[in-house]
Amino acid sequence: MASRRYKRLPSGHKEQLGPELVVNGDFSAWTADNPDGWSVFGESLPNTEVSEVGSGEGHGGTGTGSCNFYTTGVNIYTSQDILNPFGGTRYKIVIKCSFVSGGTLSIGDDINSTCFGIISATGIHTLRGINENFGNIFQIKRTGAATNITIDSVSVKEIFVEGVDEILSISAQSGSILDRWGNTLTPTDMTVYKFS
Ligand SMILES: [Ca+2]
Ligand SMILES: [Ca+2]
Repeated sequence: MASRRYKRLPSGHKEQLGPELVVNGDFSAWTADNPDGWSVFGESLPNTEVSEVGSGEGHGGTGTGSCNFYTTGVNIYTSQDILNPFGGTRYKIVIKCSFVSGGTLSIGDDINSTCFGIISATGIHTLRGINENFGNIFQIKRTGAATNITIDSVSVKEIFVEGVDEILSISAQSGSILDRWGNTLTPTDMTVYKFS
């Protein structure tokens, strides 16, 4: 993102988000062992499946309300058609992962399956990225090897205004420097923001 230009925003400015885009993002609703609202591709039972388990459980778990991705290596993914179909939109993704026993999940669109990031550990993962696809598919996909990962919830929201996590200010610096084109920059020209 280093090449992008951002408007200066005041300190403490909060990221502004659109509404939740994911249907059944908490995986509370299931039909025939597939999560409602999601398309499931690549199931080949018993060694490759998306199935309902409990939080913290892996494949074969008997609980409810979480989504387990299990494969011996064959491609498998779930998707929802929720992204801007023309691409180029910035999204904030929050995924709670409660179980990992090998493998990774890629979070992206169907052209760049990792444009939002990769999940390979438990915890709450906050990802930000821009969809690249000329299409609207958001997908969660196993990325390669044998995988056994459980997700408790997924949130996808469009970012309308960028947030500022931290201001990397050099305004206390005295004097000036020249940029690469020879223009004189004063410290007030050079307040640098670190964006999340
Ligand atoms: Ca299933
Ligand atoms: Ca859940």
